[in-house]
Amino acid sequence: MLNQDQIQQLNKLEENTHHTEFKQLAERMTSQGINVEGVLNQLKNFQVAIPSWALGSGGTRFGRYLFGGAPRNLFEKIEDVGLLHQLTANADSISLHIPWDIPKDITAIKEAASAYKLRFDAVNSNTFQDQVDQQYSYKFGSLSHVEKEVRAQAIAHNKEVIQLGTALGSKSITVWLADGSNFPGQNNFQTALEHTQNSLQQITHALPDDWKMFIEYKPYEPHFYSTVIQDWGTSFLLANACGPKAFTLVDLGHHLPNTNIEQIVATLMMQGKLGGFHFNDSKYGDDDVTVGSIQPYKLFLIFNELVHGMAKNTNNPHLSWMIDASHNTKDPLEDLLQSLDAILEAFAKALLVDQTALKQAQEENDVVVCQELIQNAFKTDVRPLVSQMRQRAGAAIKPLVVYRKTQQREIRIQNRGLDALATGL
Ligand code: PSV
Ligand code: MN
Repeated sequence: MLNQDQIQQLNKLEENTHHTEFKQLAERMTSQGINVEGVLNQLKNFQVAIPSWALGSGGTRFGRYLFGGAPRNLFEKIEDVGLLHQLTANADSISLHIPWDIPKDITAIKEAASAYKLRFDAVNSNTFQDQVDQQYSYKFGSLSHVEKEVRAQAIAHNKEVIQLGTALGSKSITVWLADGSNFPGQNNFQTALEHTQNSLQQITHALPDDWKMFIEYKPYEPHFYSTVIQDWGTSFLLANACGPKAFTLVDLGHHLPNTNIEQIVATLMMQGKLGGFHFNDSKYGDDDVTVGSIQPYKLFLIFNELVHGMAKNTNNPHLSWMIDASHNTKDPLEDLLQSLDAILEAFAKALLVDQTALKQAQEENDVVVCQELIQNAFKTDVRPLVSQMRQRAGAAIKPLVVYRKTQQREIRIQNRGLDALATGL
């Protein structure tokens, strides 16, 4: 664990500049009638889960380059997420993908996590790859498969994941299905959807009372002609068929170009069926690059709907936030720190939108004022707010700077080796 004194010493070097910048911003916010303490509180409470499968280098189907010092087991993954949380105060949980990670010694794993003040967020099932000891193949589908035995095997896997998650203290399962087809005529769409609905209903029955199931959608990949759960509408339909414990999960990279994701968010929140988010960014497809690195304005507009929706639709559950990214050319931990910054900044900017004035301008059809209100918030440099929250929480004013100055990657390379490999993407 990083020594807390090291963070404080490095914070000292940033303190003066930070203080001046924060004071200026806080005064401006106060003069605009914004409750600065309220915003800081909301930022502090915004906790993002880190996927256990994205702590090493991701690579693409064309190759993978190693960074060195990747976590070799779940304990080292917990160490890495612990570091992210220590530096940012915004990463209080870890999301497991099973069987990429199979928690064996549950007591020891729980102890390790709580030493870093971490909890376990949603567990993820995997029926998109065949495992060595598996009886039936998922080559032609899992929960939607034409054969009952294959569907039963996939359902049983999901139930096992729920059991493991329960032992760890998780409260939700995310189901992402790769099921689909590569050629017209290969699948009967209605049959595939009916099978999927039926399988998901069976999984829902295995959920403990306080659990939720998130149904993730994706338009294409790994299949290129059709995907059974291709869009939010299909996920929403299935979530409704599965009842009150089932929700739709939005992964930002799972949309066709130019889709209005913020509108999807608003619709799902109005229906009380938005369950969670996988954050990442993209230019073309499911690129899984650093959050906010390509389209930060889009991210902000999504947060604007989330802020409005969370205040208005109290029927919505507590939303589950996770980063689902892959790191090909950056140190994974640095990449995750950048993603956490981008998420917090987009949220902070959305909290600055004057919702009352916006509502009035909308009612008066004053399009220009509507745009001004939205963009004034977006153009505000909110980094001092995020830093202020972190400093108060005992975290780093500048997480990335502390990460580099304390040589975290070098330490990991020394301890784990240059060729260490992490399970996952
Ligand atoms: C699929 O592309 C996805 O977004 C799902 O969430 C998977 O579980 C995850 O990526 C990891 O491959
Ligand atoms: Mn995802």
